[in-house]
Amino acid sequence: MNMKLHWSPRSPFVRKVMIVLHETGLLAQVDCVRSVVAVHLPPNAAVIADNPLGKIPTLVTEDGKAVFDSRVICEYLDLRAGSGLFPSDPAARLDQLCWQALADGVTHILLVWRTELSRETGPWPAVTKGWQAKLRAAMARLEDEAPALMTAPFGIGHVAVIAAIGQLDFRWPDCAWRDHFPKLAALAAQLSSRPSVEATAVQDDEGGSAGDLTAGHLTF
Ligand SMILES: N[C@@H](CCC(=O)N[C@@H](CS)C(=O)NCC(=O)O)C(=O)O
Repeated sequence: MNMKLHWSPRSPFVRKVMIVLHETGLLAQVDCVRSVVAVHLPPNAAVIADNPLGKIPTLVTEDGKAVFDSRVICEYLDLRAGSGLFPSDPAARLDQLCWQALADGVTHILLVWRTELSRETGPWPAVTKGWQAKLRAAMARLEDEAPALMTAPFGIGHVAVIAAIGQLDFRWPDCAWRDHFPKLAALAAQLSSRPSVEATAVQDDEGGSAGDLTAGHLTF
């Protein structure tokens, strides 16, 4: 029996798990189940049955144990395969975990911002202004960290950075972040040819909704 992954080709947090599945060689041991979730939609009963928080990714192991969130799943898969995406050396591990926290934070803001944009009464400007400032600061920090990311062995920090940047390119294709963060752009270009990154490129499988909320809301 295979593991089961509540999955979407559009989810950046699921993408982290998919990259790790490719890197660890465990992909063939997982059945991906397309699970539609959104914070403003009624919870998906099939996801809730495995994860009371109703979020994806959620992994169910061969023993029926439900594992979430993406950080826990990625660490579990890495440990299981012994692939070293979470280094055992304390300093190298801390670097990777801090990069993951920073990039996951960017991804989180991008997701909740998009939800806010779809609110019927319009977004709350005080909130979106704060997110704009935090995104600028977080992208600037990633730019500072890009040289270290360039030289470090591929790890969970790189995985999270790819997921964040993928979400930015998918939902805000006009924000021109590469013009402002050239070292991060070079890192993204370097990582883009990695097989696990190419194989997990974001797919808009339901089509149509990516362009409508993008223009003018996010600038660097
Ligand atoms: N901290 C979680 C975040 C997961 C998350 O927010 N996933 C989104 C899809 S990308 C989701 O499930 N949204 C639906 C909801 O929050 O109800 C992780 O790292 O897995």
